[in-house]
Amino acid sequence: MTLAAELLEIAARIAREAGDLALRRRQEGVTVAATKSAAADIVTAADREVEAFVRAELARERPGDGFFGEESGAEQGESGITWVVDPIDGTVNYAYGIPAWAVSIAAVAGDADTAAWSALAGAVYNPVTGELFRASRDGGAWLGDRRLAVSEVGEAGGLVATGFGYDPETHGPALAQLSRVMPIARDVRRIGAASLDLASVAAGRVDAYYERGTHPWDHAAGVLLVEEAGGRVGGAPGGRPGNGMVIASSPAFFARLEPLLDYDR
Ligand code: LIP
Repeated sequence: MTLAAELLEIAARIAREAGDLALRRRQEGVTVAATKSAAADIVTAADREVEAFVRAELARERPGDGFFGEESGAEQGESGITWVVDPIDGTVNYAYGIPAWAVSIAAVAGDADTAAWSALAGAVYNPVTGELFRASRDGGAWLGDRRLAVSEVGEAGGLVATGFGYDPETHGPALAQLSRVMPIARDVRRIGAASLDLASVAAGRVDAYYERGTHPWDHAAGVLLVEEAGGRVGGAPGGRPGNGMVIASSPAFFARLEPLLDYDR
């Protein structure tokens, strides 16, 4: 078995167990533990508990690896592998009871730096639907036993998913950006969890996704899903996906979408 396949097995098992834990906590009732970057940017008690669970399981399985999680920060390892974890991506959906949230776990070669790392394995698990999206480098992207492939866009235009950051000051520019995209869009979706947006691109459920201001743990696993499904992923012009921008779609639609996204506002 390749290292990437081994890492994927670990990611998939832990994502399932972590997601089922989060789902049990959801059924017991959600408590908002704190706010982060803005009043709308919440963290629940479950986010913290689930991240602690994932971190402990990874430390048991792969003690020399590094860790980079949404709730508990970064810790460098010695093996050259770092785990990038969002315990509950789509926390606002989770808090409201909208069934679109996921555990996202990626294993990357390199330290906790999106500009330098290379993702080897990624698992995105939606415990409400029971869907586990998984990908390993050069091993394809999969949902159950179905190999995933991005969609090609027809003359009706692309079904485009996007998101809006928590900072209210970014909303005006984000809406202006969306208005520039509309001429090539058949419609727009705002699912509310970047990892599921990217998994949806990989599965051909939406034709494209773009968003400014996401964090590495939101997109690390999803970016690999799209790449392994034959898609193209990018960030600011010519760059890698990162906090500034994530764009994902088929290569042909990427070439139409990217010039419409203005990176400086
Ligand atoms: C959220 C995303 C959402 C995005 C938010 C945020 P969280 O992650 O997945 O789609 O628009 O900015 O990053 O905070 O729920 O883990």
